[in-house]
Amino acid sequence: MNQKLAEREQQTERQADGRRATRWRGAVGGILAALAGLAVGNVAAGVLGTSQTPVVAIGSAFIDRVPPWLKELAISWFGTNDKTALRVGILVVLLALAAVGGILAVRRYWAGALVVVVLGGVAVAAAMTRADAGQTGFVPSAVAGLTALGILRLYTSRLEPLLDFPDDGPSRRGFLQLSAGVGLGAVAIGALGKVVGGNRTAVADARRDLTIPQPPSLDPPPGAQAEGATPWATPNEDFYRIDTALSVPQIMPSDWKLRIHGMVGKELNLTFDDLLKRQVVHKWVTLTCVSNEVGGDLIGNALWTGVLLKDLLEEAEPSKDADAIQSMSKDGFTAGTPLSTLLDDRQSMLAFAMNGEPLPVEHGFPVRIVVPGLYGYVSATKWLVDIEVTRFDQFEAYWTPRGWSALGPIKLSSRIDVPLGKKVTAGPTTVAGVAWDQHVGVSKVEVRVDGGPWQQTTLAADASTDTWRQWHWSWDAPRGTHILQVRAVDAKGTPQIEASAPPAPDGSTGLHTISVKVD
Ligand SMILES: Nc1nc2c(c(=O)[nH]1)N[C@H]1C(S)=C(S)[C@@H](COP(=O)(O)O)O[C@H]1N2
Ligand SMILES: [Mo]
Repeated sequence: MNQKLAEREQQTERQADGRRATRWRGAVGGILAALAGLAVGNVAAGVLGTSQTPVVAIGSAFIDRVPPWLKELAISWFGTNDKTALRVGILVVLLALAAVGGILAVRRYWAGALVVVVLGGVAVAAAMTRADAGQTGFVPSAVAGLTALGILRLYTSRLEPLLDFPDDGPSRRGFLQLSAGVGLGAVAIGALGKVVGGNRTAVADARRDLTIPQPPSLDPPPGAQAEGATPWATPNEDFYRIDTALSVPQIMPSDWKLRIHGMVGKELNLTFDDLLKRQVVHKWVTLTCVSNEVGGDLIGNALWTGVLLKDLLEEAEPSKDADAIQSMSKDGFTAGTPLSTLLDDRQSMLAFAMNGEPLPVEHGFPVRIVVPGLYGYVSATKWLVDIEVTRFDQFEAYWTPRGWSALGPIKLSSRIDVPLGKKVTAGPTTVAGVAWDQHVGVSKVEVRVDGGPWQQTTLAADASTDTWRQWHWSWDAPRGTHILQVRAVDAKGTPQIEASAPPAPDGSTGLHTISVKVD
């Protein structure tokens, strides 16, 4: 009697173990089904020539919907790696949900299938709401969902018997064979997807082969580089990158077209060759992001080459009633820029080169806008394809309904770069950095130590009002830990705002303050 009971107990225990093991197998099946679906989706995207792989579709929709504070947080946590972090995050969440779907599908296929349908549906809906997704942008996500559904069905038929007969050899082997097949298949298809996505290499090749008008010199303007300070020109590969493009738009220069239309007397249609045939200008401009925190590095200085927007717009004959342009990129990002900043003498341009090279693809290849004096979000549209001459009361650009000011003139600010993070020994020490107030100019920079009196620094030459101005100061550093602060005065005599404010809605203010340990 007792023995029988023990045997029964053992059997139920074995069955419970078997169920648990089977659920684990279900989770593996769900993950592999999702990976295979994503791989097939990527191939579909490559074949169709759309950027909308399932992960990109979800990620882009996510970026368009995040509140400003979350964007700030992402930038402060991950810096310019925020996009990689987002991709990884989406993948982890997708696979975790797929594992849940796989577990559910072991017992009830429809329950697991429902999870897949919802995930696929979210990706399809995301792709359909993206401006750059085009007619076929939803297809990769749909194909990915269907693939995952099919594979999940196969798993259910292999795993269901194992729930009641955990030791059933053929079913267990069936599971292993299926998993090996799906896993290898996903890897092979993933590799195929890389080959089919060859669009990227075509654009990279076209960029490399372009010949563009060269600036007379890439050297800093005479005297503009302060002794010991940050490099005057920010190398392209170090230039900060900020945009909403999870997958960087790929535009062949031969396919590029720009339409200037709206409230104009004469609509203009331009090709890349048309641009190159025009009068070209080279100009140093310091670009700044509104998300830059005090002391932050979302700022860079480059020698831009392009065509003056003033020339193009005057040719298009803007209406007297127009006060803005809405510029649009290939992927649907828009910026609203006051017409006055494009028609005055500041040399706002359609830029196609940066520091003597065609624009790097992440910086807007083949053509972007550069407007001295305005934050990037209201002016510096990359992958530019359309300019509408209009009025501010007729439209809202991308960031406006998301809590950022419609107008974005850059605020006067200053930064200490040296001796940040360096070993400092007591005695004469160079303190140096940059200050900027684009299109106004900087007339004075002062530093102070431990809240003491403000000390005048030496300014480097003023290359133009549209770039940062470098400064340096010689400090007789005493041993101990010290607080350094910097402040600037603009060319009109207005001092920098000392009260701290966050980037949203129209740019941060406050004094850059660093701590230096002197040995
Ligand atoms: N197409 C497109 N252009 C864009 C953006 C964008 O999200 N999409 N972001 C703008 C912002 S907020 C800034 S600060 C600048 C940054 O330009 P960079 O990445 O070349 O430094 O690009 C602007 N142009
Ligand atoms: Mo920005």
